[in-house]
Amino acid sequence: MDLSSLVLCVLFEVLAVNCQEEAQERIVGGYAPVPHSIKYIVSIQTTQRQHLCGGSLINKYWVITAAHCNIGVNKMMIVAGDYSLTIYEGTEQEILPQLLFPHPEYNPTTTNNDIMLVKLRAPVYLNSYVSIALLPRQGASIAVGRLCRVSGWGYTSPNGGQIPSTLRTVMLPIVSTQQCNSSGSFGGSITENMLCAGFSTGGKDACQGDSGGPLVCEGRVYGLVSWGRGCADAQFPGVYTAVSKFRRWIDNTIFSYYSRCKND
Ligand code: 4AZ
Repeated sequence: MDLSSLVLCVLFEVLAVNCQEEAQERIVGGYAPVPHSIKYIVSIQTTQRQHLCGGSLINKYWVITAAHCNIGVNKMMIVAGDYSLTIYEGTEQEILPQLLFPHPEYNPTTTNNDIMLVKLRAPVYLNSYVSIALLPRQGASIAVGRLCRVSGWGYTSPNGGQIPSTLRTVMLPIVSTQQCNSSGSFGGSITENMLCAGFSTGGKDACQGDSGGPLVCEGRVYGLVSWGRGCADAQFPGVYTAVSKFRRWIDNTIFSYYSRCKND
């Protein structure tokens, strides 16, 4: 890009016109999707509107995210239908959570079982900006090498820096657990409840702020952004919660919520 188009781009960015075609470096190594084409993603924010994590709508009343995104029910707000976090687009729906269900065996030290369900106080309205994500069946596996899409408002550079204002997305291949657990990589820290995804050359990855957000393969949320070692490093793929290992827990948790004693 020459200097005049860079100046123009910065100018347009200031005017809130997107210049993403010229400056593609968010999620890490990703790009901006068509606005509102990823309708199941939500931004999990503080009640002060600071973005913290991603999540996915699995029905009108429930969001799935990572357990490490648990900041407490009274500090959390869910925003559906968002694209730019800084511009009011009129498509956003802000909903407060009613109850949080972090996995009872979530281990913050090992990050095993990094999954949480959020019950919303009011239903989201499903429309052309907001829809539901499908989940894999219990025990379903996804083939090594399969390309999956991860999206979020997280850091666009491995060194951190700024949270992008607009949603970013990138396609990544599934890496085998054997490869991911090898001595040159995570050396045994990857449990059967985790999935790895990334290119052996690095460069594309989820990063801080993408946590809890969806890794979608074959139209289903197979992974939740969970952890890693830095971002986009060739040696270290991103690590995701393997959602298919928790499908029974998800269904049981939701079912138990509705069948619990209503007068308590
Ligand atoms: C994080 O800190 C984080 N590269 C999320 C994803 C990855 C690394 C760190 C994967 O939330």
